[in-house]
Amino acid sequence: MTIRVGLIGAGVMGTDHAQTLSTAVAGAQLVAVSDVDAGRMAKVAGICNTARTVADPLDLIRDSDVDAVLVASPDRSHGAYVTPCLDLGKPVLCEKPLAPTVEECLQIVRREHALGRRLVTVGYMRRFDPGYIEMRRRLEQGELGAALLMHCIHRNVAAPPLATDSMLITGSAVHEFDIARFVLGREVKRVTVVTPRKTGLSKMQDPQILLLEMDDGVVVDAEVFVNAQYGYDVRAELVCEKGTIALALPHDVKVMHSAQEGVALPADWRPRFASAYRAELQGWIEALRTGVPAGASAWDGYVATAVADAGLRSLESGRPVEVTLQPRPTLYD
Ligand code: ISE
Repeated sequence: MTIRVGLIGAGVMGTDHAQTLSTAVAGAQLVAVSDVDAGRMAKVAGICNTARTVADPLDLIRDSDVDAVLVASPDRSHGAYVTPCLDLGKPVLCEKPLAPTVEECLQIVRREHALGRRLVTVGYMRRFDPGYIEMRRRLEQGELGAALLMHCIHRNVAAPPLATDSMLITGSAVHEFDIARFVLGREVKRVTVVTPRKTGLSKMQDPQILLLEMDDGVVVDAEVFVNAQYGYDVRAELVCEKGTIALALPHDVKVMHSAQEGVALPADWRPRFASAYRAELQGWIEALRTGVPAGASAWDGYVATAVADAGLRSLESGRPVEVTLQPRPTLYD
């Protein structure tokens, strides 16, 4: 059975997902694309010649020829598309964040819990990256002993022109929140945002250090620097009692030339996490066929936004802020 996918949002990530779905994912077909920009919508629909354009995203969701919906529209609109999918019982893969506010995320969680089945997947694609998966597996295996610390680095070349201090947390650091929970299998208890000297190349408070205290005492420090200029650079090292485990830099070749040794760095997250995006989409399609959910749930989406919310309050006050979570509904056990 082929799953017919409708895509909402034909920007950077919508285009990337359309390409991946059409060229590298088995058992799926892109059948419809919706975007506010008609030119962009037509271009992305053209990636796959079976796809139609649908001006109104709500019509796309209602379309009986669309089996599942992929939401890659601007962050603030995510909830407005995920909720109607739930109302119609349609599976939806929503780009991160699930929604910008904790309350909106909770409404989605409650709605899904009331339906009694998992229909929402959130696009925290790092959960499909082989390096992070191996890190979690080795920790679970126990040979390294207990985890003590996790050091994370998240650097982008340049933030979009209108990016704000808050977006560094809600758009970038959220990946660190989600992956720390995924690797360590624990919840974040407290967040402190430290603000070092700012780069002169942007108006933002950039970089920021996010200190996460996990509920078992592990401390995660995440440097997020979104105007780092030199390349897209994501690193992580887990420090355990008997050893450490770090992500290896993903590159194919190392060049030695003119008395220097070097590797190419990706310009942004798409090439760096290409295999993770492919595995995420393939995992989603498999999950729809088998009924066994894969990837981040609506609950995980809610928790990442709740941690981000605590981070925003810490950024404002300069003080540690507790993360308070609602009781987890049984649907997500
Ligand atoms: C972007 O929206 C992403 O999701 C990328 O994975 C992240 O690295 C980047 O910082 C965000 O702006």
